Amino acid sequence: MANVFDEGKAILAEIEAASPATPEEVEQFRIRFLGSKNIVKPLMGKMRDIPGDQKKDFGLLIKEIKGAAEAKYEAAKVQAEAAAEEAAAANLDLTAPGEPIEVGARHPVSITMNRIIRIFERIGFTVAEEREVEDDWHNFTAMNTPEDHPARDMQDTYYLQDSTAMLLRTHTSSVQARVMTNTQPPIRIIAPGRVYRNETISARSHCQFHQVEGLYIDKGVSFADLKQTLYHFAREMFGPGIEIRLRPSYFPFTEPSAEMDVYLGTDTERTKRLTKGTGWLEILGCGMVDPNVLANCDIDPEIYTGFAFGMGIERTALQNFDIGDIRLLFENDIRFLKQFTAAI
Ligand code: 2NL
Repeated sequence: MANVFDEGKAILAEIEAASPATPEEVEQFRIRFLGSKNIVKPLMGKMRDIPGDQKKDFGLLIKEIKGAAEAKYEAAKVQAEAAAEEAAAANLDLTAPGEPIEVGARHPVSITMNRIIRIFERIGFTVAEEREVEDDWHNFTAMNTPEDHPARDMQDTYYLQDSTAMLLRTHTSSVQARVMTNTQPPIRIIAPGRVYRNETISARSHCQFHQVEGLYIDKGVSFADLKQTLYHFAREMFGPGIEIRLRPSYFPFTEPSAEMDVYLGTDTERTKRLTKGTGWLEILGCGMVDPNVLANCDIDPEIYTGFAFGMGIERTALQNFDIGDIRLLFENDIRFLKQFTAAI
């Protein structure tokens, strides 16, 4: 019987002497000592041949063999994995050029809008943003737009289903109506955002577009402040040599109201086309905030005055990037969008 014990001790010695280093060696070790056909199994089969008084010792030996095999296997596995990782790291070519990074592009509308926003931020305006689904009061009533005004017509405005009180905002003035009703002057904000109008879609007009509106309310704000602020804007946007002119106009929310043109000249085919031969290009509408608008929003028109302006973004974006069709701006065709990587 001694040789069964010797066999077991020989296996134990082999386990103790083994030093599997690579993942392959560790796997060989596992198969030999712990696998489903391991070399300890045949030994266990000999248990019934062992005299009763030695069975316990033999059982303990088998247990020791299994314990030793498992312990060695676990330790060797961890070491082999760490070594393999280290080897992989040592093989890294740190001088290899990096994977090329796919650079995205900003949307031409965002580029144009950001340029406008930055100009006003530099002179103390802060950006205000609000919801696109608005109520009738903030979009129209607060803005001094009477109940029977054509802008309120179903033909022009998207109302929510079964509602004449909720709509998609038609201008970002609704943002400013919310700011005015929540804060007392001084107010100096710029409201950029998407707006909606029920228009037939064509190369020149769309049912969704973007606006930047500005609002400045304080004691003693005058038309001279309006004119100088917008002149500053035009110089920043078009260059210091730019000329501007203001033409009288009408908006329900301002009085007096004006439209501002910049002089581009008629030297090139492009400027001739853009200005319809006049040299002048209309870029925004503006005016002194109507006292009714202030009163509607709980600002005392006896104490405060203000100016406001609004401009569409798409037309400027089309001009800046020489894009021929407004619909391209809303189709998200990657071949179109990829062309603007150079601009910020
Ligand atoms: C245009 C003209 C304009 C305003 C927008 C405004 C806002 C408040 C009060 C008074 Cl809170 N007015 N906004 C004023 C004049 C013109 O937009 O042609 N937009 C594309």
